[in-house]
Amino acid sequence: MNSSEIIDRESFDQNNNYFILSEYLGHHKEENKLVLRLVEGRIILEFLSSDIVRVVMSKRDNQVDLSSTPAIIKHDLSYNNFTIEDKAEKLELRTDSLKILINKTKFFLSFYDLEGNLIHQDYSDHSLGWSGDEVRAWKELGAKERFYGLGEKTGYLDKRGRKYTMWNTDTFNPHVPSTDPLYQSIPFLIGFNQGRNYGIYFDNSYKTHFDLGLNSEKYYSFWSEGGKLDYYFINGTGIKDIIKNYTDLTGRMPLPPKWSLGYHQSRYSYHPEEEVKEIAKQFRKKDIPCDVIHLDIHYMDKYKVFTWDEQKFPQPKQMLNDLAEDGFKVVTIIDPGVKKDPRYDLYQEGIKGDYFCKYLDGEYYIGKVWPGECLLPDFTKAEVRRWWGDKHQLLLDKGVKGIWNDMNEPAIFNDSSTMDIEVVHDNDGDLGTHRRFHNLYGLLEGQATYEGLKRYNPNERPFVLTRAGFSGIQRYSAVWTGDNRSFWIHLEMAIPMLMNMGLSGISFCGTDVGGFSDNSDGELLTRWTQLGMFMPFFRNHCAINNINQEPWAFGEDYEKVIRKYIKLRYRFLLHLYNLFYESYQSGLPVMRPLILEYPDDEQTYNLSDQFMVGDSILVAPVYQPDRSERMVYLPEGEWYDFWTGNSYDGGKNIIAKAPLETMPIFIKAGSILPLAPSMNYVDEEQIEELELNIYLSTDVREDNYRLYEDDGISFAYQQGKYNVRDFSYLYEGGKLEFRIYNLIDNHQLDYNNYLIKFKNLALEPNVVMIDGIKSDDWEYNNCDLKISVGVNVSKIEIR
Ligand code: MIG
Repeated sequence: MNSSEIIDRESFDQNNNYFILSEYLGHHKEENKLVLRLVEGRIILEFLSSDIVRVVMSKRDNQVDLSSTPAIIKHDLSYNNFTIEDKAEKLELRTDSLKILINKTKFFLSFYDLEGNLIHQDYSDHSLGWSGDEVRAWKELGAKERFYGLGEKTGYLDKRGRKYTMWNTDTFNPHVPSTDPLYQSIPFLIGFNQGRNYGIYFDNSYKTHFDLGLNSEKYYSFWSEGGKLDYYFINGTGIKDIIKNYTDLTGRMPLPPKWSLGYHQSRYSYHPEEEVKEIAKQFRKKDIPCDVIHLDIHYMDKYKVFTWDEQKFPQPKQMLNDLAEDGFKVVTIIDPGVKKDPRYDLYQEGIKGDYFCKYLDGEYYIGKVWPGECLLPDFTKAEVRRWWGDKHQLLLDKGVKGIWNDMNEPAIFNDSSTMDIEVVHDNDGDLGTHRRFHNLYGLLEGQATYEGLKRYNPNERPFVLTRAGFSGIQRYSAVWTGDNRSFWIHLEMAIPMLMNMGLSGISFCGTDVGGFSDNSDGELLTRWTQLGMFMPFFRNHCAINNINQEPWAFGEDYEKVIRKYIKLRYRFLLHLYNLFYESYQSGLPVMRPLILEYPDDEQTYNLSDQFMVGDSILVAPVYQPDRSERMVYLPEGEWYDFWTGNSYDGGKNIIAKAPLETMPIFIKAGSILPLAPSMNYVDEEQIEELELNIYLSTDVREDNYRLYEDDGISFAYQQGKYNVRDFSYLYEGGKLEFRIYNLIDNHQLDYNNYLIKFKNLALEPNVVMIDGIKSDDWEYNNCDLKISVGVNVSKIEIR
């Protein structure tokens, strides 16, 4: 319904009669758990570490159910070392980093650090309750509290004052600021009160809601329409530490194949074969780098998954092989719906193997999707995941390099736009209706796909892209934000959305560059490509009925600028790859809101139109038409304009020049940045000389940079086959000492030389010493000193 009649039908439903867990009746300790008996319910506090406490509730005298959703992978975390002191009004618990008070007359929890500072507490009037199937928690809302995280959500960076729902939804209508939910459910929230931060991960896969101060100034609240109240309170020294702890629980992204960080070109759909080849040819002819081409649903025979349309793609193996020779990797789309056609082997196998979703009485669920009537695999069964994963051999055998999982909310063409919630999933015997498994469908399909690809080729990192997902999706898949539009406002909205996805554990994310539906134009595509070159996942994609938006679609003036930025992506690739490695290790995002690096600077708390790449590059995309300047906030310190080399003092806003060919990029003074030569595709050629840029400033005495490198494709890095170099300098009184340490040297590097560019060296050097020997082999020009040295050099001194 799209008329205003809809208004009446919405109700806020705030005043359900909840049974509130109130008076304390008793407690006991069981290993790493504290079991609390209360009027109206029980609670277990389970300690996973001194910083992570899980809170699980049951109704009345029911046993507390400690099972988890598949988001949680760290089942071995356990911390027994907490103490309990029974005081008159309160129970006081202590870990190595937290003091937790449990109020007895009226139950609520308060979390303090060991100095006695309150980090966070429950709403003291009513903190936990249930009503029928619904379970709910109320939390005290700090006067200036900000909220981040929640994955793929519309709106600005700070989510305070908004209400969001978690229910994976195929949302084709334009994503306006109030559009919710979208395709992903990541019930992870970061509460930020300057200096006091914490995370809450609500481990419930049913439809959940977060009201972040929309309906009250005193509390915020989250609840679910089913399942149990089961959340993790996550402490940490700052937001970074909280993300690290959260991704300890739900997993991190293994390193993707390096080529997947290159540029991707897609549309709905490139076909037939000749068109695909022509697109590829154009990229090379026009000297625009491209690594990946995506094939949308028209490569299939009548939209039947794991088939090829033999008319349009008579020789897929040959085609993929030809493309590979030119450096192109091909990713094919897969939808979960299996066409109901008794002649179709996948359908036959699914019926014979009992792999499809059914109602309790055994009747199959049939939904209409692209192929017509379809059955849907029940990915909650391990056997089905295995079957589905193995099916990918059919594509991989032909040379397909990655899989793009679409429509996996799952999306169905009906009023609810998804599967009937009464369908019962098998879940290896622990049955549950679609209410419980809906939000997990994409995650489990992602697992099936990732594991299938890895089984097929254990020495190659899978590339999987998904639209739907749940917490933990980062373990298997990159995520794109679905059907955006070619509207400027969607370009603007992409920035905070991607930043919050990054804060929620999903580092490898991106939006359709140029916009999916509606028609793009040259300026929009150019500006979007500029943002795209710093998005972790960089793909231009476009809908079926819209005009072309390949980099050359709008004429040479735009093409020239687009080429420049796609090339620049490849220049930054080593650095980006390095950041992906950091993500794999710590969960930290590649694309970061400024608050992550400057948590003491209030100006960053809701800064939604700029971001950082790692901790040294600040990017300020232009997201409105006809602009030639934009305001940029530079945090404390000194910043270099990447284009001009001019320096600016931070701690203020500046007006940056931003004509069409310029997206403002600033480099933090003091930092070290490797740049690679641009190529047609990743690893097309060996890097002969690694360029290192040192952005010196008299205000920065020292800094360092660690560069991680490996073969970019295999899992050998997990056996220690990689290389880590540490570059550092000390810059004082006009003297500079630069050091190179080979920390880990288990991978053969391409290059034998470094081209080191010391920027902003105020005076021409008198002496340059390389490993103690005077050298004349350097160039000084306009305050920049250039030196080329062998990779075995360990020390450069400049006086
Ligand atoms: O109902 O496969 O979001 O990227 O091009 C549309 C066709 C189905 C939705 C995806 C979009 C893709 C399109 N798909």
